[in-house]
Amino acid sequence: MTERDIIGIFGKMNSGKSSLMNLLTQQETSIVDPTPGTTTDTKIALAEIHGLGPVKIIDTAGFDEKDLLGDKKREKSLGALKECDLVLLVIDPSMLDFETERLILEEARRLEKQVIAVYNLFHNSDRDYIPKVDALLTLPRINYGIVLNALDIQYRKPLLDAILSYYIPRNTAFELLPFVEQGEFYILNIPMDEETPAGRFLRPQAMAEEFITRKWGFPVSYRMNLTKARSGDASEMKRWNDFLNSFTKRPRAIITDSQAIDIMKVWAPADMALTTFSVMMINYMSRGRLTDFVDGIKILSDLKPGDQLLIAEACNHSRIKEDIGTVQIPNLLKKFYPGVIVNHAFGREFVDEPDMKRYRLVIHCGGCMISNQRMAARLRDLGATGIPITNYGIFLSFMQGEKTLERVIRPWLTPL
Ligand SMILES: Nc1nc2c(ncn2[C@@H]2O[C@H](COP(=O)(O)OP(=O)(O)O)[C@@H](O)[C@H]2O)c(=O)[nH]1
Ligand code: SF4
Ligand SMILES: [Mg+2]
Repeated sequence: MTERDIIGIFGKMNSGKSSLMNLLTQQETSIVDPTPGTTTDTKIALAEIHGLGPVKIIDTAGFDEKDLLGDKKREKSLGALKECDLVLLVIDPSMLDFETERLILEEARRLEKQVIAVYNLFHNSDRDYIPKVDALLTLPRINYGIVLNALDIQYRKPLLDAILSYYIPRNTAFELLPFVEQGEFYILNIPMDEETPAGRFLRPQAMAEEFITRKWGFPVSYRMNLTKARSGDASEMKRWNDFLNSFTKRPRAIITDSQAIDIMKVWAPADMALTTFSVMMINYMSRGRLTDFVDGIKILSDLKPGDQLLIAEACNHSRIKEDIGTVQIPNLLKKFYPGVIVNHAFGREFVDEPDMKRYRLVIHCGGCMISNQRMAARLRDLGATGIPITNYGIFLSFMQGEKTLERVIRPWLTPL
């Protein structure tokens, strides 16, 4: 069976949902009528969107229908909201209140859906009402908007383009380490201490090992003794150099635990690419939006005492004494940005509007324990609120100087 992306069309009755369905499918799949409540049930169309593939489009009844069947219809519409991957929220900006839209947006956000707002203009002058709508729906839940007239076929292409450029399809295949090549060696630098749990690698380490192996490359792990390396113990450097010299073919890249970046920036030979597991993870989890996280770090140069930062960690792992999120990063912040206030969010908890607005920056972990959808939802919320985000690996690399940051990002931007 074909896996279809599901697009749901939601909004008030008579906002133009069925017209939008017809615009998308270019045929009369939905009954369009000015009598409110014509779409008595959800209507489904199967279509093929060029560049996206097979989709299922669901046209729903208005969330605001108040007739006897209203509740039933609303239940159906809610079911469609749960089921769909992309929400097209049709808004007639000339309306006076937007409670229905707010309800849909809140539910869509709770369900971590991608949302495109479709401002459907019944009259050209309705465009003037859009700023008012945006002001009334201040929540960071509309991630992208398009203005059109659902009855005008010329808007079909802009609508499809909007979907293609904004929407991240459910089955996007995404390369964990796009630079890995068959027959090449890759070093995984994994410092372990007494507190590192035995019996398994951490998820990012295991993922990297698996990916390189699957691609017919050769992952080779090295256990760095960080304490010795940091203390300048010559035996540790010798062990590292002996390890490097044991290859008859030079490894292409080193993927290091971010905690060892202070050592690796010096020890990694210039002919080998260098990056971190954390940078790899955030690129993967955000589906390639690494540069957003690099941009986020720029805010550091502008921090003032009293500014609030959020350190967000997507799981509740047991804390070791040198824990990155609760010890190392806060200590660095204290040292280099005195007076800055650090808050934490762990596991499933994350900030909501209006709380989010008080943060100047969010520093996020690699996010390996949450789904791509949840990570994407967090990024969308922050993006819509204009709060910059960066991540552990980028932060720790930046603390070693801009050159180091540039180096760990390079493998993702230019081919090795
Ligand atoms: N002028 C104009 N009329 C529209 C537009 N979109 C929908 N309509 C009309 O508004 C009425 C309700 O549209 P419909 O698509 O059934 O709304 P639904 O209840 O949200 O499905 C119909 O008579 C449509 O022809 C638009 O963009 N411009
Ligand atoms: S979810 Fe975040 S904190 Fe937890 S193991 Fe993954 S990267 Fe580390
Ligand atoms: Mg309808």
